[in-house]
Amino acid sequence: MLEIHPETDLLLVVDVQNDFCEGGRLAVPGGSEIVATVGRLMDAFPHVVLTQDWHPPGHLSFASSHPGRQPFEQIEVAYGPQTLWPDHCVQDTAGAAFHPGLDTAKADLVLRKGADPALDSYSAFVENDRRTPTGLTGYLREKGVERVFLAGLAFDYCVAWSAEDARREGFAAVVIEDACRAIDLAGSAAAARDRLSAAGVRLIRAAALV
Ligand code: VGL
Ligand code: ZN
Repeated sequence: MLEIHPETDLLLVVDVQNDFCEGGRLAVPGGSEIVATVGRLMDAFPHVVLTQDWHPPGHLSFASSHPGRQPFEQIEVAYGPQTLWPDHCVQDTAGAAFHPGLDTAKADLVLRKGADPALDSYSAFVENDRRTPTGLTGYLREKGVERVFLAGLAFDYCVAWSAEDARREGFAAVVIEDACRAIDLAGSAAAARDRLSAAGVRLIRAAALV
């Protein structure tokens, strides 16, 4: 078992939203299967932050904003390559709401990301231009957090980018792999696992904690 340090450990629950679950606009296979495990983890951690993908209509990451383009194609934008997605997590829609099984009352903070119409944000720490901070690093530092445990959707995008950035920002990072599900676009899940190992991110199973 892994011991949770109440003062310095934090659980970051990434994008457990209806659009990433079955029936949603960008459904991650098995997405809703993690909700029960995430709930047990949220009970075990005294400090929890939730992220919420939160795009305005017409967001640059939507294929529908680029005539002739299809979801899952990659294009070049001002800050580099950007994968195009189906419209998803549009602000104030049911798809952007948290999965109804998630007990959001337990969260200390809900961090919204991806709200700039011309900039996507997979990571909870730094947006996809790799320069614009979300403010999470400052929040965690002020709170004395040293180690971030991650769960949520999708393993190979927002969870992996957040875990890598947590390391970059000087935190220890641990991904609870069975509390995540992957989109797995062209081998992206295996590639993410390799990148995480290279970055010093530990991969564990929920049974090691709860
Ligand atoms: C995500 C693609 C687009 C995620 C968010 O939460 O992993 N993926 N927006
Ligand atoms: Zn998004």
